[in-house]
Amino acid sequence: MKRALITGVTGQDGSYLAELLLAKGYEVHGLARRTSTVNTARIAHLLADPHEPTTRFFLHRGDLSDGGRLLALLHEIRPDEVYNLAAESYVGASFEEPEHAGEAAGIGAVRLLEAVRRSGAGCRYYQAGSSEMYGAEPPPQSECTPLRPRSPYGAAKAYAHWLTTTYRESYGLHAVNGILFNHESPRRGEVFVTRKVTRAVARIQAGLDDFVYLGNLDAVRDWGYAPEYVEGMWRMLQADEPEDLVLATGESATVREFVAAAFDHAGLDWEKHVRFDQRYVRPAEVESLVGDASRAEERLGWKPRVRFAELVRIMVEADIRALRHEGRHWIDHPEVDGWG
Ligand code: G4F
Repeated sequence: MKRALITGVTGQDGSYLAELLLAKGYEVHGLARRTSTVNTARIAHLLADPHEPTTRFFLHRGDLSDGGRLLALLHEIRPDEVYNLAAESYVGASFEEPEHAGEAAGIGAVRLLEAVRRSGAGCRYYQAGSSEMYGAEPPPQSECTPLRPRSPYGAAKAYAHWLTTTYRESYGLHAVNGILFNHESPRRGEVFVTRKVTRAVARIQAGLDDFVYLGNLDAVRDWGYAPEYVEGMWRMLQADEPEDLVLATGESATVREFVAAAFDHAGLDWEKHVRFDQRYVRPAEVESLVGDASRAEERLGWKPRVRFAELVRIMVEADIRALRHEGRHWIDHPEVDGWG
């Protein structure tokens, strides 16, 4: 039985990846921050009694701020694969807390890489890179596009990207950078624009709210469906040779188009419900991210199936359902839920 360690397991991607690996027969170990509030909503359905002999999902408390803890865990678990998904992934927050962004997404990755190297576990390592690293470079962006980050988060991710490359080339680690464009789902944190909008659509339709406040509607993004992207992560680690790859749909839309499509799906006119708030405009904006994932298709046979219109439908309907059936949102504390 293969064993995997996932950092950031409580986030959108971590929870989908844990499900995928469990379905593939892995024993899955997740690293989650110790918090005084419950932060396991996305993986609650996977949690099981660790004393049961059939249990294959184990949660470990800790984070990337403690290299000694990481080394001890690697010795204890002896994973075959390590997926580093932990970071404060909300780009807007990284302007307010740039040191924290650098610690979590940058230095944290180095601590984990160093623990992997020192443990001698010989495991494969996946680094969650981001299209945010391309920053000011015009689309379409691919593996050949230079990195020109425009946010503390993007800069920290670029640092982790190059350190992963450095560890691969210096120590022969089987380490890869997945450069993922925006990927969304009903489990997306509520601070990200897609989920903020689909949640607002559900609440406005139900008469609970009248408006949603947004920033720059002109930004262009390439939005895919998160469960398909975690499949791509797994495929990257199964390849014989470690290679950095882009995952994206290649389809572009503005934030305004996402907003219009989401409100339209619920029979609402977005212009009556969307208001501008300067607080959501970033000091520097990444204007346009549209990926070229043809290399991932060629190397891994990875190809996204869920496209923009379908993604909007999935997310709006999930939020409407959540509100109707539970009378509340299943993630109650968006402010402590910034992990992507
Ligand atoms: O949903 P967003 O916050 O995602 P962003 O900044 O593109 O970052 C996401 O994708 C990256 C991959 O490219 C990841 F690395 C990262 O961790 C994260 O998952 O914002 C999308 C766009 C931005 O241009 C933002 O300025 O929407 C614009 N926007 C306009 N109004 C807003 C808002 N974004 C947010 N979060 N909230 C608003 O009210």
